[in-house]
Amino acid sequence: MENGLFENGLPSVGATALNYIDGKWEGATQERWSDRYDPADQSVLVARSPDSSKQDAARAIDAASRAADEWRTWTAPSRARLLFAWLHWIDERRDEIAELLTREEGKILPESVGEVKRALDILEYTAGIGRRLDGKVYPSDEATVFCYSTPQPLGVVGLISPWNFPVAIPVWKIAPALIAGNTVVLKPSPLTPLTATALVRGLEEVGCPLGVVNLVHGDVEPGEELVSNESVNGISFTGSTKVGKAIARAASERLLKLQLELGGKNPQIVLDDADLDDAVSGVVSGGLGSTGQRCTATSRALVTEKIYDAFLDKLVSRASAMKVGPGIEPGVDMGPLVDQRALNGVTGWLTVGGSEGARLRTGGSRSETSSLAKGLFFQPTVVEAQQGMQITREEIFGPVVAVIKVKDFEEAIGLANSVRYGLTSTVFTRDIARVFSFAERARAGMVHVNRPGVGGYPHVPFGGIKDSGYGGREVGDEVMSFYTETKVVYVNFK
Ligand code: UN1
Repeated sequence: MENGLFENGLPSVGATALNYIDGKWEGATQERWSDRYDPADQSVLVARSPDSSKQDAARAIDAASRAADEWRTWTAPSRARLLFAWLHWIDERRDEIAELLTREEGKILPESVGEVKRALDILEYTAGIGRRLDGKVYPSDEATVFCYSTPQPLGVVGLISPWNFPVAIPVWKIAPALIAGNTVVLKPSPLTPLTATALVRGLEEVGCPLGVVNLVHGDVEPGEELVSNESVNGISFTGSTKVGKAIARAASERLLKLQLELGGKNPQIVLDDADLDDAVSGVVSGGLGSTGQRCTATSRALVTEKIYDAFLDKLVSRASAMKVGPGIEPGVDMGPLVDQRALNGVTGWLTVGGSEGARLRTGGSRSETSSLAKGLFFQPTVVEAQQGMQITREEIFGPVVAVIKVKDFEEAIGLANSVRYGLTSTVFTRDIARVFSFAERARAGMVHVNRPGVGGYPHVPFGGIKDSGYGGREVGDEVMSFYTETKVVYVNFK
């Protein structure tokens, strides 16, 4: 029962997404559905998806468990061939997938194109691990004993992915899970069901064996089932710190292996000697790109007093000149917020900021010109604040940058590190000593120097410390430590 979902190859805007369990496309058993409206025009239904129950998730987990024994017998290079086929499948449809992403999530088309490219690069790197998934030989303590280690799959992994990178993040979780020999239940955000459906359709079309990858749409219920069901051996989750901590509490009951990629309140320090235009561009792309809706968003600029006014003037003029509009239209710099809840959240934080004494320099409210009134558009916003105010400590997840005046490098680094998050930290300076001092002292998983504090290479680990991450890095050469377990073997050949 595919209901014409793939009539044109990929799901089209307005389609009803389905679950994919044990190789069959189907609705939720209780026939509950969730509706997703276009963030750029709330009168348009872009997707409907199953609002699955715990039972639906449990059936998907059973299917993944049944498929696990056979799948782990595939050699790693043969699993890699499946991933390369998936890569080609996505590559052939990259423009259509990017367009679907923009219509469903809202980000501007060039950002969607970039995201699909990033997914392909990560897939290329990860598929290549199929020929490098090696263990280790250890020196022996006994003349006739051979001792080695070999990476083993966990079994069934539950992958819970967010709406803000609905192509790249499912790919960067599914690919290493499969290359390691795990079977998968993917639960994407209910805000982006169609992109997830397209990706899983690709795996089906390139011959992924039944039950190896299952897709369950929905919200809290299927997520809870993934965490509590004894047949799931690992969870990789990207989302808020609050939900991540709830998952960690529940998972600790049964010592479930976890990888959590959570929030951020990422600083960019700008020192006296920085190239000011580059530093402003860093905040514009890091803080306002993707409408500020990324865990890595640069939401604080810590700027030394000597250049503070010049920096602020440039930032305000760049931000206020940005063209806000539907992501699908050419020439637009920033798309809408993802949903009404996000819009309420951003508005609420700005009210809090105002009551704390933060000074609004540009933006600050919804864009409601007649052509934008139907969408969830918000103006690019810059506020002057003091470190310590709530808006400089809590994640806003919208296009809001707080600019904070600092005396010098020492004060900047102290304030940069003063929040509970530790995802990315950035500095703009030409002073080589400060570059390395910053790289050493920044309490963050990812440090950027003289470049925006977002993004990352496909072969480099991605993730944070403190409240930003838990349980090992995603992407790059460290990702396999989550998706595999080390087994050591002692062979006596006397
Ligand atoms: C990026 O910095 O380009 O959820 C990606 C997030 C991150 C991905 C950010 N996991 O925003």
